[in-house]
Amino acid sequence: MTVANRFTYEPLTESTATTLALELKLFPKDAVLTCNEIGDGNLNLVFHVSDKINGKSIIIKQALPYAKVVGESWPLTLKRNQIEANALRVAAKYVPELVPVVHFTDENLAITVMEDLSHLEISRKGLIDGKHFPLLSKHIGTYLAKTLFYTSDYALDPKVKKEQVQEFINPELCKITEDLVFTDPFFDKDTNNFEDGLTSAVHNLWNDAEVKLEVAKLKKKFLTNAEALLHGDLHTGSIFASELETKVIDPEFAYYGPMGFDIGQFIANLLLNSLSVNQENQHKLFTHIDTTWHVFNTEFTRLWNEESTEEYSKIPGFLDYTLKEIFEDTIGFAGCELIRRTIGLAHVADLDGIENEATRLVAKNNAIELGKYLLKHRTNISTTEELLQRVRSVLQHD
Ligand code: SR1
Ligand code: MG
Repeated sequence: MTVANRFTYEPLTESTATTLALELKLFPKDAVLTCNEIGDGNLNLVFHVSDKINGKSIIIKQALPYAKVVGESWPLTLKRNQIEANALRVAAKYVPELVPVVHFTDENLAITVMEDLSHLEISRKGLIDGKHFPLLSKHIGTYLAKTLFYTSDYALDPKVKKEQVQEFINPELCKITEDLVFTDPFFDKDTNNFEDGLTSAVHNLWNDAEVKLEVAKLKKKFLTNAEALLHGDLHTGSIFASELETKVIDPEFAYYGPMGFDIGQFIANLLLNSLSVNQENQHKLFTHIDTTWHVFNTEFTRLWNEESTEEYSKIPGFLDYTLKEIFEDTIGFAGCELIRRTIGLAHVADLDGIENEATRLVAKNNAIELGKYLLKHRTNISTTEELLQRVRSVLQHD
């Protein structure tokens, strides 16, 4: 493959990815490149290309025309690669320190070449290994406040906002979320995947009309509320971290949706991890949840007071109303994520990796119970302290 004829899509190999890196002049001519495909996600190819001589390295991410997790029987748009690159560029305007640098993109090849972050670790893996990442929640709270505020009607000119909504129309990836997060886990669908030991909990869930009504309300918000540009898949596998740094990656599910969706997914994934760890680590994860919301709340409030362009922002009560709605949505979306990661198509290693069957089943039952509880009670919980108190009490009653 040459850059000159890169007009027809074909999946890269380690060899053609190396050629491409050289042709793009991202390395000196005398570079000695090594290339490895390192993608372990559900959807894409990811090549790590490095130069042995000067130590420079890059990542080439390429979308496949199908969902890797299922196979070629599940076709998927290549456009998601451009959505991801554009979403990274938008985030870089507001939180450059929290996203990778994009070096190059090509729509035909569905590739994005970006900064190599392999000095960091995927936060899900680190958390499973008992690491703490002390700044994770401060950084993600800031990421959420800035990306969500600056892409909303509170900051953008209404015409520009609508152009942005249009640019980020992402129907196929949204459909995955509509099905896998909001629909399939709550009905008897073929995509679901759960252990025999969960059958009775799953049947109870499917028969719970109160839960279904709450999920219906949240799905409606996901479908209709174009509030801000979301990452769209902000789980701990989409975040690189170290003791000092945090970088958010993979926004291929980006679209204009309700702010609480991103916050809820992040918090749910911390909760999923907390179900498999000892009490000391659980306490640290709960502190991360508290910090995420408090940093988001404080920073969002500051931006609202100092920079909102919306006439009604100064009206007493409107900020409180908005934050209350985002908090309730956050708790509800977290409930959906807890359930779908336990019995739906895409699981998490935090739970599946628990080796002892009895312990694993307790953790998974807890995830389902907690998810149901959050869905049903989200409008009666007003602070993270109260949320965490209720989480503790649900977990004590297994
Ligand atoms: C078919 S894609 C399955 C899941 O992987 C992605 O990371 C999203 O979370 C999606 O729901
Ligand atoms: Mg992803």
